[in-house]
Amino acid sequence: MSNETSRERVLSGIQPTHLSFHLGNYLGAIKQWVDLQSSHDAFYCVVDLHALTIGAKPEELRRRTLASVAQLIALGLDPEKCTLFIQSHVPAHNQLGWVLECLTGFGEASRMTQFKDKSQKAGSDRTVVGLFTYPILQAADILLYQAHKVPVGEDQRQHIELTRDLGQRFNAKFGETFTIPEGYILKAAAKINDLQDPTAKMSKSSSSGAGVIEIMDSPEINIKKIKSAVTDTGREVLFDEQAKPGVSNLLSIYSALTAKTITAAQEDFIGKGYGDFKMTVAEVVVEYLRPVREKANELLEDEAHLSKLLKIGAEKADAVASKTLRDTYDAMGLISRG
Ligand code: ATP
Ligand code: LTN
Repeated sequence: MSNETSRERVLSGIQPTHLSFHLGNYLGAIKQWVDLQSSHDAFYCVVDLHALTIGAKPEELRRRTLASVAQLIALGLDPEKCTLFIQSHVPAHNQLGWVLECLTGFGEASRMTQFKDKSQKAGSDRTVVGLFTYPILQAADILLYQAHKVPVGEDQRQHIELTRDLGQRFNAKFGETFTIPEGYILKAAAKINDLQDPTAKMSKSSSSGAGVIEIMDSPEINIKKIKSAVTDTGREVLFDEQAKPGVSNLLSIYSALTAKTITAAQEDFIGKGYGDFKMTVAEVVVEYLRPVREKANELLEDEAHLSKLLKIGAEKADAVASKTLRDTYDAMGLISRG
């Protein structure tokens, strides 16, 4: 194993909001996590505290959290190569969150577009304060680990900017304490769209689910969804996001899962019709996901083993986070318990 100190650190988190991740989550975010664990000192957490903002039932949250961990491992995260943990296992997240709340302007937090969108949809009486402070807890997640890079999708850019602002503000006011992180937002990281509405991103919260490929769904369900994907007028399988968003989306999925360029992917379908094309994409998707689903289910059958892995992850994370928290408290004048 290479020397920890010589490697740049990355940190990212994902919410356990469902029993299954979808292909957009994998190709847009988790696949980058897997790639980075070999070259970086990587910390990844399932952010169960963030997920409290959606108000799931306790048993649901429990199952979703374990299912998320199992899928992350099945998709390629290796607890020996990265630090994989559950956010609530490391109390410093909430503790630094409070410190950062005391440095964040009310107006500044009010400008977060994700909060504005979500709270507008729900109405102010049904919006919890936790949704308002959500990006500040996220900043704590990142700053605690002195992360250099944060691999996320485009939608998280503003939260990373806030994290940088808060880190810089703290350092300027109380002395150098935090590494200022950069977003790691890959253009090439496919933005996967909904199979039924290929101009909108694949997302469970904003669609019926018919156009969402879930990692944990059976091959039969996923084949059916891909076969009924919306294609475009014409007959040729060409990548043209404006004129052919449906075909282009399927080509993106195919190229990402086969590691072929878009051009090479297109060449595979010269002279073939949409029917053949969709069948081939469906086969590639289900064969890619089959071992993932099996591995995740196997892991879920042995909760004791999962707990053991999570305990090791939490201990490694806690060692780093507690040190940063102590330094933060010291810098601000909070007296050490001794
Ligand atoms: P939901 O399905 O509940 O709307 P979501 O699909 O937007 O949620 P998040 O939990 O918000 O998922 O996102 C987890 C990660 O997956 C983020 O880094 C996000 O950028 C990425 N992501 C989500 N959907 C897509 C997509 N369709 N294409 C690429 N990346 C995505
Ligand atoms: N808000 C993020 C999830 C998230 C996160 C983080 C991502 C919580 N804490 C820290 C990166 C780093 C999302 O919804 N995708």
